[in-house]
Amino acid sequence: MKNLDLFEQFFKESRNVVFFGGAGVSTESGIPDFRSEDGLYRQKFRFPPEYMLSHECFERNPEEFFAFYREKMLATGAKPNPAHRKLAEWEREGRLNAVVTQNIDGLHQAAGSRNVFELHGSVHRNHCVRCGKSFPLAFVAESKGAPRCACGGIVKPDVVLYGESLPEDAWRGALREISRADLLIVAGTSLAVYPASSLIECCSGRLVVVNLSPTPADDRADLVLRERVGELFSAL
Ligand code: CNA
Repeated sequence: MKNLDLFEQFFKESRNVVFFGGAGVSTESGIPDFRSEDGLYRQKFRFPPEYMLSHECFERNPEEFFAFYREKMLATGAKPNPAHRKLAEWEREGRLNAVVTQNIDGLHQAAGSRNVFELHGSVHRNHCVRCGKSFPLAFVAESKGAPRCACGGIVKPDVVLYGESLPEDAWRGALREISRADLLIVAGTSLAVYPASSLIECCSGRLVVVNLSPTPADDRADLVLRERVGELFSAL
């Protein structure tokens, strides 16, 4: 694999390594991303995915929102792949400070990572919009139509929808970790979703990009690897 040695050299020379990832980290676990050839945005729906996953759709058409959400966003059987597992191993060994993710699938935690900043929330956390009671993923996955709490309120996934702001604690933590990183590994993300993508501008250390298609960060990266992230990480 070309340039793998350079990646390993950067890794060995760094003291504060942070991983910043997106949907491409989970495609090898069988979860489609948004912008690849076979991604969600290339499929045909009655409304575009940006609307189906918006706060407006959740408020106005909750039944349709949940039909789309269950079919396209919930991957209940997905398992961590070698990238998730390697990152968890590095954290255990003290070689990785944090994972910052735009993913909502919880696969980093399932692999054993602990210092994870979920910029877009998680399908595993859900709460009643009326009384605040928490519900597991299974409750939302198995309900019909819009899931309802006993109090009558709708149960909303703690996932950042289009039109909503990012969770402040995840944002602050991610910013802190990225600002002091001397190596930032950006992988499996088109960097098309703002403001998450702007976080990488706060890194003054080395930047390695691992992505199948070009990203806006390629020009300023110290190394760009056009590899499948799971395959690459299993070769490290
Ligand atoms: P995106 O815009 O779909 O970009 C994914 C990028 O990953 C593309 O540039 C692909 O070329 C690249 N890619 C795909 N597979 C691989 C691979 N195996 N190895 C290396 N590169 C690969 O997704 P982003 O994460 O950039 O966009 C942010 C959205 C997508 C966030 O809001 C997420 O919540 C949302 N999303 C999350 C999931 C998930 O949680 N698994 C799934 C689908 C979408």
